[in-house]
Amino acid sequence: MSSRWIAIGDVHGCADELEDLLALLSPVEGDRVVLLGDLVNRGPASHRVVQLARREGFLGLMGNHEHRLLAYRRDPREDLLKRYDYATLGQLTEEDWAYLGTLRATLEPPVGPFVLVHGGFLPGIPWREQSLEQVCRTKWVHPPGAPEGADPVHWSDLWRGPERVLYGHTPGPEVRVSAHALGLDTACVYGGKLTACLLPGMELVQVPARRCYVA
Ligand SMILES: [Mn+2]
Repeated sequence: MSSRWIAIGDVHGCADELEDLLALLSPVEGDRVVLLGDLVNRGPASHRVVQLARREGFLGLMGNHEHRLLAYRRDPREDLLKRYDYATLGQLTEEDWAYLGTLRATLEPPVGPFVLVHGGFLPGIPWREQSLEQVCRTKWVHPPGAPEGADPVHWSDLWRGPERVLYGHTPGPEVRVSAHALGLDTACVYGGKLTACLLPGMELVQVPARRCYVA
C-alpha cells in the first residue's frame, strides 16, 4: 500500500480525541500526519497534544493561536494575550515550544494538487505571496470589487483552485465543502467531531468529542 498523507483539523487541546482518531487511523511507517494548526488552547490538554505531535513526528501548520503565543514568547506583552492563553502558557515545556517553532504556513503534500493551510487565502493574490500572518487567520473576506458595506463571504467560496485547499480555523458541525477547498475544523472542542482527511483519496475519518470543553 502506498503511503498516506493524513490531514487533521483543529485539535485545540483535545488530546483524548486525537488519540481516539489515531487509533482509528492506525498510521503505519511511511504515512505522514499533518495537524492543520490550532493544536492548543480552549481544550484541556494543550501540552499532551504537542507532546504527542513531536513524539510521533507529525508535521504541523501554524494556527493563529500558536502564532500569537510565539509572538508573546518573543515579546512578553500581556496585551497580546487572550484569557485562554494563560492555561496553555502554564502547560507548555521547552520541547513543546521548540515544536511550535517548526510549524509552517503551508504545506504541499507530494500526492496531488493539494495545499494545506490553517486559515485560508485571500482572493486575487497568488497564494504563495500571502504572509504567514495572513494565511493563519483568513476566514471572512470581501471579494475584490465588492460594494462598500457588502457582507463578507467565506474565502473558500471564492477560491478557484487549481489546487485543492485543506484548511481549519472555521469551525462548523460538518466539513465545509466548496469546489476546490475542504474545511476540516469540525468543532471538536465545542463538542463536535475531530476530522481527518486522507490524501490523495480525500476519505474522511471522524471521531466524536467526548464532551464539550467550552462553556
Ligand atoms: Mn484558528
